[in-house]
Amino acid sequence: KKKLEETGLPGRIEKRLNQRCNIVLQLDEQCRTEEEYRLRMTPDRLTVSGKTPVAIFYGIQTLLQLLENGERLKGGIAGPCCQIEDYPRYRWRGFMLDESRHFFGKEKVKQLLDLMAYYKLNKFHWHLTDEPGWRIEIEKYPRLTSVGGKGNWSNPQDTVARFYTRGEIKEIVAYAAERHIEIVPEVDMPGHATAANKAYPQYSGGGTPTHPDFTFHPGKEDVYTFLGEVLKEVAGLFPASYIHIGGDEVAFGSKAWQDDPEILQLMEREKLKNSKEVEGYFMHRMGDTVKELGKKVVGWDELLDAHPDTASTIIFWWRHDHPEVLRASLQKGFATVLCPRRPLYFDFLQQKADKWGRVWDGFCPLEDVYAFPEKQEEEWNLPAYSRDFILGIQANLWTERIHNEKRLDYMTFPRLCALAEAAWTLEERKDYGHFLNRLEDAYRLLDRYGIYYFDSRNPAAHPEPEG
Ligand code: NAG
Repeated sequence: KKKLEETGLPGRIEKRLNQRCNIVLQLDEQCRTEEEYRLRMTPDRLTVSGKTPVAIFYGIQTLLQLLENGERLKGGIAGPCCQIEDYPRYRWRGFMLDESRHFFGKEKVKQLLDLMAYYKLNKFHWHLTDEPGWRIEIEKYPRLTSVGGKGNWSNPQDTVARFYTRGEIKEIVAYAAERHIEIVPEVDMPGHATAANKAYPQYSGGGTPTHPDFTFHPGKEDVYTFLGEVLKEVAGLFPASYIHIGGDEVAFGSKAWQDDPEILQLMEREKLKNSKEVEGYFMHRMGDTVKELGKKVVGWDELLDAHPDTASTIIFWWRHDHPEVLRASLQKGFATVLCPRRPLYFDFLQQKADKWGRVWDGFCPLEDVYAFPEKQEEEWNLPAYSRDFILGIQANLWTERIHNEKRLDYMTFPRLCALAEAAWTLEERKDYGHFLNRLEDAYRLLDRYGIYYFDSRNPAAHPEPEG
C-alpha cells in the first residue's frame, strides 16, 4: 500500500486496498533468495509473497498449477488449502530452440515461452544461425536474411526468406521479459556458418565436400569486423547479459584451413601451431568483442580449448561422451550449464518404437530427463566442491528432423515438464511416480492448447509424427 501511495495513484485504488483483500501479492524481504516464494491458501485468503517480482510470478505459476487440478465450481475453481515455501535448485533453467534448420515463427515461439514460464524455466536459448538459414535481421548486412534466410534443412531450395525482423525480435524479447524469461541469442561461429557465407562468400573459410563453406575465415581481418558489427546489433536487440558465440564442431571445417595462405600468415604472426590453435585465437577475439559490448560470453564446451577467462564465460557442456571436458570446466571454475546429448537433446528419440529422431547409444526417455543429473553424477566422478559451479541445466531442440509444429510438440512434451522439474526440484524431493501422476494435469493443459505430445500413459495413442 505504501508503495502505491508513493506513486500517487488515485484514491479510488487506495480505497479498494482498505477493503478486505482476499488475494494478496506481497514483496517480502524475509525470503532468502531472489526466486524463492511463499504461497499460503486459507479458506478466506490467498497470499503469494517473495523478495522480488519474479518470485511472486513463480508463486502465481504454482497457484495456477494447483488450480489446474482444482475442483470446477459454478463461478470459480476450488484449490486446496496449503502453505508452500519453495525455491529452485538451479539458477539456469533453459530450453534451446534451433530455428536455422527449420523456421517456426513468432506465434510458436510465444507459445513455447508461455509454457516455459508456466513451468518456471527462465532461459530461452535461441539458435538463429547455422548451415541452412540465417534467421535474424541485421541492418548493416541485409543479405544475411535476404539470401541467407532462404532454404531450410528439408528444402535447401526454399525461395522464401524466413527470418525474424528487428521489430519481431523486440516483440518476442518483451514477451519473454513479461514472463521473466531471458532470451540468450546465439550466433554460431566459426563453424556452422554456411548460411552467412552463402550471403557474403568473401568471409568464408571453406569447409568439406559435405559441408561446404562451413566456417568463417579466421585469417581475414574483415571477418572480425563483420562479425563484430553483427554482434553489436545482436547486443542492441537483446537485453540479456549473455551472447552465445557457439564454437562447436569446427574440426569439421578446419581441414580447409591448412593450406590457406592468409591463415598460414596468421599462424606465423601469432605463433599458432595448428588449426586448433587458430580456432582458439578466433574464439578469443570474438569473446573479447562480446565483453567489450558489456556482455558475458557463452559457448559450447569446445570453447574451453581457447582458454577463455573464467570470470566472464559460461560453458555449455553438451558432449556426453567427453565427461573429462565437464570435469575440466568445473575444476577450472567456469559457470557451467549441463546440456549433454543424453538425456537432454530433445531431437533424440524417446523410445525404441520411434523412427525419425536421432539415437546415440541409447535414447532420451522421459524418465532419464527427470532423473538428470543424479543418475549420471556418479559416473562423471565429479569432486564435490566442483558441483557448486553447475549453474543449471538445459534441453536443446535441434530441428534437422523436425519440420513441423506437430513433430516439434511431440519431441518437446512432456519432456519439457520433466526438464523443468529436474531444474527446479531439490534432489531429495524428486519422485518420478509422483511426477507421472501429476502429468495428468499437464496432459489436460496440452490438450487445451491443442499441443500434440508423447503420451507416457499409452505411447501408441499418440504415434510419432513423421520426421
Ligand atoms: C551437434 C551439433 C548441432 C546438431 C546436433 C544434433 C551441438 C552443439 N552441435 O552435432 O548443430 O544439430 O548435434 O543432435 O549440438
